[in-house]
Amino acid sequence: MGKTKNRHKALGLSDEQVLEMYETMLLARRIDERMWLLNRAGKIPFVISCQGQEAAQVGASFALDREKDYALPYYRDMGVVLAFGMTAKELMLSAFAKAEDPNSGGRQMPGHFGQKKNRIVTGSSPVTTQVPHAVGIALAGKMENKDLCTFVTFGEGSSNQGDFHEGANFAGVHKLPVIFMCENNKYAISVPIEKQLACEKVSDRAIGYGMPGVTVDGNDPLAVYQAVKEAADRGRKGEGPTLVETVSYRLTPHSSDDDDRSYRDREEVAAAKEKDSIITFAAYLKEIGIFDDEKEKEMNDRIMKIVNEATDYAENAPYADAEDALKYVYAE
Ligand SMILES: Cc1ncc(C[n+]2csc(CCOP(=O)(O)OP(=O)(O)O)c2C)c(N)n1
Ligand SMILES: [Mg+2]
Repeated sequence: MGKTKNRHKALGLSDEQVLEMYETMLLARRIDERMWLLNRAGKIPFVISCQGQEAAQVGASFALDREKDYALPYYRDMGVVLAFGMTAKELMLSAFAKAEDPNSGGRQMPGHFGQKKNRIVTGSSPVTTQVPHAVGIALAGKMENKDLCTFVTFGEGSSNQGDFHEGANFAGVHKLPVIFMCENNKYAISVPIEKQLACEKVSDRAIGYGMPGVTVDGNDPLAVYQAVKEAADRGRKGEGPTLVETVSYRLTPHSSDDDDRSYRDREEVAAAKEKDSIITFAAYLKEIGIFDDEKEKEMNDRIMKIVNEATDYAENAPYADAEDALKYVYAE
């Protein structure tokens, strides 16, 4: 028990930091839930959820140097981009495709995160294209003697793409400071994990590229924090890349355009919900005595105010001018 109690302290995290971690996870969840309501009300066109992956996303981000490191997230990474400094308002502007959306000025689908000031590198719709980009940025950092790591995420289905293998091999050969994090949520749209990989774990692939590979509980932000911290330390010491696999479960359908009842049964989803980090990490914080029902309500009220304000702001914000479609293609 004593050991359990001090889990975050043993990792060098303060009470304030783990509460902030939880608050970031909860903010991601509440924004995501609001987006589904807005979608079903016909107000926003599309949602692709972070639900079930917040612990992995936030736990990992807190282990990075968020002043120096580069994040190359994939579409579910709301927890990553919030931790790197994107705001709820900015995410809502993207969901409503408004001109002020910092990700793309409303041009890209939601989930195509990109924000220069926070070193969030924009991604493309073909999955896994962000992996070679992360490797390239790490190579540039190494050539310029910069103290930086690049952090790139992708789904387990996407770990079958050539881009993953080419990027991992190059980073392994050149010992680049890249943290490859596979967010294994057990499905690639309707395809279950057993039909995606012939090996047991995604992390088994690391050995082929000369890097360590670890699999951790993606519902446990502290386990993910520890794995990513070790990976970042290795990267900074010039020891090369690491592959971290976080195992959790996609709690929603693939996107707002998918109906998962056609390929997975409700019992399976219900069982996964019992391991939901939003519940289990709150229980940990309560167990160690730094959180209680009253503080939880305060936190939730504070977050709902942010979500409501972000929604109202984005809904009322103007769309881009039609001529803006001509911008950013050629240098001006
Ligand atoms: C190269 C490419 N092939 C197919 C698609 C269509 N697609 C979008 S998401 C997705 C599933 C990806 O699954 P996974 O990598 O496990 O990520 P998850 O959505 O489960 O987080 C597919 C096939 C795509 N965007 N790009
Ligand atoms: Mg998946």
